Amino acid sequence: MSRTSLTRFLIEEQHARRINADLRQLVAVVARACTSISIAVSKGALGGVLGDAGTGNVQGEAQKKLDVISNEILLEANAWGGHLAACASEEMDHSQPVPSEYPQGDFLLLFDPLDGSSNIDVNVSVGTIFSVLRAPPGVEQPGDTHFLQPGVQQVAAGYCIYGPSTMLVLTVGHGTHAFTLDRETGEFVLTQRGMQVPADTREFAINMSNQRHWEAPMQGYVADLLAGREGVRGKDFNMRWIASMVADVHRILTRGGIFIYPWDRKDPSKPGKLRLMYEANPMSMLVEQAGGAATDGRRRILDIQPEQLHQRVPVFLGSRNEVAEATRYHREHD
Ligand code: AHM
Ligand code: MG
Repeated sequence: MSRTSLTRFLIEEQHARRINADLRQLVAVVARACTSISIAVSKGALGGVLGDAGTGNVQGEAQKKLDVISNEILLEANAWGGHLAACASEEMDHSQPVPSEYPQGDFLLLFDPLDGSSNIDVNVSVGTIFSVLRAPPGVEQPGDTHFLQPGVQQVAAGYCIYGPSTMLVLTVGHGTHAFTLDRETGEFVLTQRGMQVPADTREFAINMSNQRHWEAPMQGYVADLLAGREGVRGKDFNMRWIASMVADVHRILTRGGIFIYPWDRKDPSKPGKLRLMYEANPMSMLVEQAGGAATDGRRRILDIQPEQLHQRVPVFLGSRNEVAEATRYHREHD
């Protein structure tokens, strides 16, 4: 059976005029960087890469050594190719323009270099999430403000999951496709074209330990899920929470479900835990391109106009009928 490599897939997308040569190169470079991160992650204790880096990021979170290593791998890989104008990352206070000695490209790349990194030391799946926007025309050195575009303007989005196998899940706006890393050849191979999230589900993913901090419509929605077939929903629900968004979203893209990280009262200054621009937006594009839906409980996530690079947002994403149901509880409450 002939295999479709990521390289071939991207060239075919270019021939079909769905991406241009620069975007093809950008995605290929990100995939290569993810292969390097995958190697570093899989070495575990043998690579001396586990544990804290002893530094903090702009969100006040302790950085793991692998957070820092993954960030550097992505920055270095993307610096010199000529396809990029600037990068922004969960691990950097501000965006970083491509160094002036290198050719400047048309795209802006945002990433969470190693999402779910609290799971690294316990050998549970983690991942890299990325989002690609166009640099506004005529801007020589794009800064943070040029990244503040709603998610509908993403030209590509994806994640790489470092699990039992390493997989890249990608959209360039024409479906969501999964590639598996062949560790012997170092090549990503297309293993699922056109992923589809089932419209209905009996599985939800949420950190229940925050329940007492949720607002009223969340309390009502989850109480009805837990009531099971005896309640108004009339069916039993199962629960899963990996605490690695990439792994939870990968499960939902594979077999359906709803992933929720709602607003809570723990820290009222933060509207949710997850970041809009490099977590919620790329995941929402991937899920929508697979027939699912994503809201912040009230609005479609991809329509939100960002105001800050590291802005946070509540997230409800996955099976579209279940996301509509959770959103209905919030809208009817307002
Ligand atoms: P991170 O980017 O610092 O790793 O945080 C994001 C992660 C998500 O992957 C995951 O869904 C969530 O945090 C888990 O949060 P919690 O530990 O509150 O359950
Ligand atoms: Mg993250």
